[in-house]
Amino acid sequence: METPRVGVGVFVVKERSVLLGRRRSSIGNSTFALPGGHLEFGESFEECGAREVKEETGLELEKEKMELLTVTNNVFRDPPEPRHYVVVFLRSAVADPNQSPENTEPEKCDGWDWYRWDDLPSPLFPPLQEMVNNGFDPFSSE
Ligand code: 8DG
Ligand code: MG
Repeated sequence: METPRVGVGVFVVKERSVLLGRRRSSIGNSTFALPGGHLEFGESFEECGAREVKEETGLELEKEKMELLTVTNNVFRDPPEPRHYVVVFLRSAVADPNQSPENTEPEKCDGWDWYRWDDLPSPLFPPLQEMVNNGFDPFSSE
C-alpha cells in the first residue's frame, strides 16, 4: 500500500514573476510547474527547497529569507502511478539576480523561464492550477 509522501515546491520570485518549467514526468507530463521535489530524511523544508532548486535549475536561493507560504494535500489518482502528496510551498528570491536558470535535469524538465503571475503559461500542473483557481497569490504577503 502506497503511503502519502512530502513534497516541497518553491515559488522562486523575481519582481512579479515566478520560475516555471514544463515537466517531463509520469505525473503532470508537459505541464508548467514549480521547481521542487521530495523531502529527504532529516531535512528542513527550506533545506529541501534550496537543494531541489539548485539541483533542477542551478540557482542559489537567498536561504535566510525563504518564507513558508502554504500547504496543500494532493491526491493523484490516475494510473499508472497513483500518488498522494502533502506539499509544502516556500517562496524565495535568488541570491544573485543576474544568475540565469539552467536546465540541469533535461530528462525531468523542458527548461525554466520566468512568467509574470498575471500572465501564467498554460497548461499549468493541475495542483498549481487549482491554487490559482482558489485565489492563491505568492506575492500577497509582500
Ligand atoms: P526527487 O526525486 O528529485 O526528490 O523529486 P522530483 O522528481 O523532483 O519530484 P517532483 O515530482 O518534482 O515533486 C514531488 C511532488 O510534489 C510532485 O510529484 C507533486 C508535488 N507537487 C505539487 N505541485 C508541485 C509543483 O508545482 N512542482 C513540483 N515540482 N512538485 C509539485 O503538488
Ligand atoms: Mg522536481
